Amino acid sequence: MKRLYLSLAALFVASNAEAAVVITPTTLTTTEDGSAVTYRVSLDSPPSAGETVTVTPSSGDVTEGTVSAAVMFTLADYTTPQFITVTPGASGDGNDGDVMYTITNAVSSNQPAGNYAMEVAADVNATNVNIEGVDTITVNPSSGLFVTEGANQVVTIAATGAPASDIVINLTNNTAAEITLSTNSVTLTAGNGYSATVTITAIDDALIDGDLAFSVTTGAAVSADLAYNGVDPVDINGLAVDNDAPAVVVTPVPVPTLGEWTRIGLALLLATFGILALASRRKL
Ligand SMILES: [Ca+2]
Ligand SMILES: [Ca+2]
Ligand SMILES: [Ca+2]
Ligand SMILES: [Ca+2]
Repeated sequence: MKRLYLSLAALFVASNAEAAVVITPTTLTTTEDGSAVTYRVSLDSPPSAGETVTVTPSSGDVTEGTVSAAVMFTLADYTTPQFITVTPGASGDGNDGDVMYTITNAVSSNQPAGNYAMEVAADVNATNVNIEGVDTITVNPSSGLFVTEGANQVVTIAATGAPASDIVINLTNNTAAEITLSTNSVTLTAGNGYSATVTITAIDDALIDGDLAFSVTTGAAVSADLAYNGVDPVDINGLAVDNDAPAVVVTPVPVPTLGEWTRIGLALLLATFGILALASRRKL
């Protein structure tokens, strides 16, 4: 009986309450015929020795979005986040509206008492925007952007349907400390096929500031074509990924203190006197 209690206690100690699988972000928007987007899977603490943690994504509606394969973590590589790609379902399903669905992330461990044995991970709430039979403005990608400091991401803003006039969309950078925009507005014209881009660049600072969220607000469209005037495209949300590692800690070589120098000096002085005394005694 005592042994059983001890085993149970060991089990409780082994199941690490702090271990968590972190999903970023938990909301994604895609567009029919638009670009694939990603979300990040990371572990906030180490797996047990020999433990393999598997996170298996599953789309609740594969006609609107499919997901890439499961990702695995071990003690050796758990500090490196992994990414799951969500590929939007294409057009061809008619004017079916914007369809919301859930992507679940099942967590499993090869060790019944491993740190991640009992863990669960958040779902991702995805929306695939319909582009058929509607006059609207799409943004690709608008979510799940991971831009490393110094790198950039091109976002395409385009009109569906057949606009009869230019469309102007203002862009507001809500996080000027983290990103810059190549332009503060885009104009969709017949000349550019009613499709224009903005480049988001993550500012390369020298700070160990961690990964910070950024956002760009897309203003309501201004156009003489009343089908598009006032259409408010989805805003852009992402993460500026830090590229500054903590500095290597250099252990300083111990330098003798003033007191130690005095002692060393005194010892040398005494040694010198000793040698001199010995030398003079030999002469005698
Ligand atoms: Ca559709
Ligand atoms: Ca659809
Ligand atoms: Ca940097
Ligand atoms: Ca930084």
